[in-house]
Amino acid sequence: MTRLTDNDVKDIPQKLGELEEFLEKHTGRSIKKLACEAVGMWEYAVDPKEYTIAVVPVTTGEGVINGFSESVKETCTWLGFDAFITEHTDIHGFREATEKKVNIIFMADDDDFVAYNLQARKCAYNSMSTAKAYLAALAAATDLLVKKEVLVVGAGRVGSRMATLLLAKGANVTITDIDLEKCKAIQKEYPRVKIAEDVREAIRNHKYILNASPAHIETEDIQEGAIISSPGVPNTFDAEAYKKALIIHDPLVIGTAAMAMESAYFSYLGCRK
Ligand code: 2YJ
Repeated sequence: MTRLTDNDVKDIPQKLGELEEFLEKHTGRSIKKLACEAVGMWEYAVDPKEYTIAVVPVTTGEGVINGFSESVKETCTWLGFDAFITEHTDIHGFREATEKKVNIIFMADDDDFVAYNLQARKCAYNSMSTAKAYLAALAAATDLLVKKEVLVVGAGRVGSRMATLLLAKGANVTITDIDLEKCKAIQKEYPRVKIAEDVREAIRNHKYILNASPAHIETEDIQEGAIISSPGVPNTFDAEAYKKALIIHDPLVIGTAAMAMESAYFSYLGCRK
């Protein structure tokens, strides 16, 4: 999983309104509605005001990303949760959150990003929530995905989840990755998934694309009127690409929103593992 940078997250809190407007315009859904739809819950099933969320900065690995915790906190606040960043980091921060009797704890290191619901004793995982949310965005922007030819670029954690979720939506799924072995592993488990060996040709041949890869997509390969739902970072689409296609991208908010809503929903469902 690609690690975010300070630059990726620097303007997120200021741009939440812009993202909300963009999603409303192109998917007909707010960030919250899209997040709920992604994780299969009704928007009003939980009242975010009833949940306190702690975001614990994590210093292990490559350390804290400036603005990361703030962006997660602001995303949760935007959804209506009572959210704060713990004063302490790491285990000490976790302890602080439990002592303050929060409902949900967000923590991310270089490989993983989870929202742990203390009451339900269950985690929402960023890779799964991101896959679901970008798929929901694509489905909303394209009306329905049934029988549509959809390309998944990138056969990593998010891409493979997207492929299986797309099958469940009735789409015809093709997956492509510079590492063909990863595609083959997915196809072995889900034989309905087709493999495209040439990444660029596959992009040229598809109008509907879920991009879960850090690799650059050449603007000349993008079809006029294409719809590209793209959680992949870094986001290297240029202005021309944005003119040709509807590109749905943000580095953190959409996935985080789906994690927060799903995590609260665990309490509503009364999950206790
Ligand atoms: O607490 C911090 O500031 C850091 N430990 C955050 C680390 C952020 N982690 C990543 O960027 C991972 N690759 C997972 C992010 C998933 C976003 N889609």
